[in-house]
Amino acid sequence: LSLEERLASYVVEGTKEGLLPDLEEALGRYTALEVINGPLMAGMEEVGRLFNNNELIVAEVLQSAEVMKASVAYLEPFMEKNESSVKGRIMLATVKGDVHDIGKNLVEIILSNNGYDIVNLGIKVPPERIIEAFREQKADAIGLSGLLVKSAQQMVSTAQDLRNAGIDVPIMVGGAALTRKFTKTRIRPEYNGLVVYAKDAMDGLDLANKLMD
Ligand code: B1M
Repeated sequence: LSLEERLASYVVEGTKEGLLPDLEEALGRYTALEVINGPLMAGMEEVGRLFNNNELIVAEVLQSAEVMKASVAYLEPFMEKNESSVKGRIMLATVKGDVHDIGKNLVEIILSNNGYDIVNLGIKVPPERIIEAFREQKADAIGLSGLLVKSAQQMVSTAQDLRNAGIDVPIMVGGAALTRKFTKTRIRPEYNGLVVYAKDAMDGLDLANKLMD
């Protein structure tokens, strides 16, 4: 197998044997983010496909997630950093009912490497917790992540709850089940402030930079 195929296969197989030397080798050819967005994400796509076809069980997907997390942790120190002054504070949460956090945590790494102070509220975060945290710590924007189809709907009700709590800072949403159209037609009308859709973590950084300008 080529290096790229091996990297994808660690994720698919859920094994870490040989992973670190291959990640090290990959850093000689690619940036850390390219390794994540390329072969590792390709592996995750394949995991999603196999899971969808009932060829993998949840326990196996969990092992794949472990490999992805270990890879991101290894690559994190090699990611580009932009040591500017703090541009703003962003609160991040995976919405109520959803445990997927690899994407959200990648968004955290990229934003914090680029001058943002991040308050990461974790997974399955109900709107009340976001509101409480916002009141205690303030933030310039709130980022919501969700991968399940029902999470898209959860974002609509979270936006309503935030609005009802008088919050109007920009909201950034992202995750596999969402689209720009859903964001615009379903979430935005329920909120008193800007709602923007980020297709990936780098897009999230670009949007955050625009929002904070
Ligand atoms: Co789950 N899962 N999962 N899963 N899982 C999906 C999402 C699914 C599409 C797989 C499938 O069937 N093909 C499917 C959803 C179906 C649906 O609703 N339409 C699914 C399902 C069904 C489930 C369970 C219900 C399975 C079960 O228990 N029967 C269950 C749900 C539990 C729950 O949430 N209540 C479940 C559980 C799990 C694990 C725990 C095993 C594990 C998660 C581990 C973890 O996150 N700690 C897991 C995994 C790993 C996946 C897949 C395979 C991979 C997700 C991932 O980490 N991708 C996924 C299939 C897939 O996506 N191909 C799947 C890598 C990550 C870097 O990408 O998170 O998309 P992603 O983030 C991207 C962008 O979306 C964006 O930036 C990132 C890239 O730069 N982004 C943002 C994300 N959030 C953002 C926020 C932003 C900006 C950008 O601003 C705030």
